[in-house]
Amino acid sequence: MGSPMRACKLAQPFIPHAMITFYNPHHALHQGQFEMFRGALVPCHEVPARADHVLAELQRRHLGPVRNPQPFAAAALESIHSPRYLKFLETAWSQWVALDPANAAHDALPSVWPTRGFRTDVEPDNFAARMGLYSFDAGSPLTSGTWVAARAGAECALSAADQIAQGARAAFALSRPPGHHAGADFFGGYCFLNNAALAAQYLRNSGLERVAILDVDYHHGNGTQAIFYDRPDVFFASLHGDPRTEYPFFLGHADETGLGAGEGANLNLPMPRGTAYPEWSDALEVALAAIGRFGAQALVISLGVDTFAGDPISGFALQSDDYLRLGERLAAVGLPTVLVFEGGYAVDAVGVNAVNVLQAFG
Ligand code: Q9C
Ligand code: ZN
Repeated sequence: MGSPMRACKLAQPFIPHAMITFYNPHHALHQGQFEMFRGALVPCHEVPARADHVLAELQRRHLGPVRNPQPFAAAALESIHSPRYLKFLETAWSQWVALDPANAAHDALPSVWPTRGFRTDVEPDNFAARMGLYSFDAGSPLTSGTWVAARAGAECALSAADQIAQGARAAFALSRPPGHHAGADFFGGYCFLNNAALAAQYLRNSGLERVAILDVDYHHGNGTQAIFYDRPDVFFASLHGDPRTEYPFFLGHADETGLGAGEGANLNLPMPRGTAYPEWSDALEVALAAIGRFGAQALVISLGVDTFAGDPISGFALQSDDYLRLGERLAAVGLPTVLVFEGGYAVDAVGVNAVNVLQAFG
């Protein structure tokens, strides 16, 4: 084989141990039109261009190989999600169109939910009722391509975890729709399958005893927290906007520390709107110290960059250069790391911000 000298003359430089990216080739099949906001349908913030920009910036900086995900059997998804929820997601679009062929022209959004005192053990026959049973907001349209896109995205996260299981230092799952708001049996917050949770569980199944998930998206990762809340083997730490004022509102407070055997394995660090990197990075140190005490053998990062000052739906004040510092700090933890793309809605900056983390990680 050629020497490194020779390799350096190639257009794509030879980078030893370069981070592998698994890119979802089907992400654009999920293309919601509108989300409900203050009583009106407004254009979706979670758009295909987000992932396109991250891919373009990765390629512009030659940051390692980009591959398609491997296929995984249904059992991999069932390690986190309930079979009846997966069946619902897989068949939802055809059921939606079966209600009325005209439905094919627009997305499905829920409008009725089982709140306190209602039953969730009986799956209704009515489609609108099933939409509500399996969701928690009206901001996450389900489209013709949602299932195929979300499943391929989950396969990106599983493929990245598989790289770590085989000894890689780091791998990146570049996909949308995002995942951290999705629970074992519900969608919401633009999320359908919990990619970070699937990666963490894959690492557990491959023999690692203790895995930590660090969620740096602006929004609390309610789905991930709920999935692991009573478990001592997966530590969940989240830095996010205070749920008293910020989405998803009903979870993410500092007093949520885990349940039963999982007591002590959940850490929420809510912060006020306007928080900038100096204070944000203090919270990052608190989370990393806790992950160290937990004795994690691998790290999964829910990498949302909606903490950016220019994000249209979020309230923190991180600057693009701050993502370089974040990447350096995460690399200094020294653990095998799966990075999973989550939020970030300043579309023109999302590529630079996410790839700054990856480049500084090394
Ligand atoms: N009009 C993620 O970042 N809607 N999800 C907020 C904005 C929900 C964000 C209202 C935001 C969900 C993965
Ligand atoms: Zn977010």
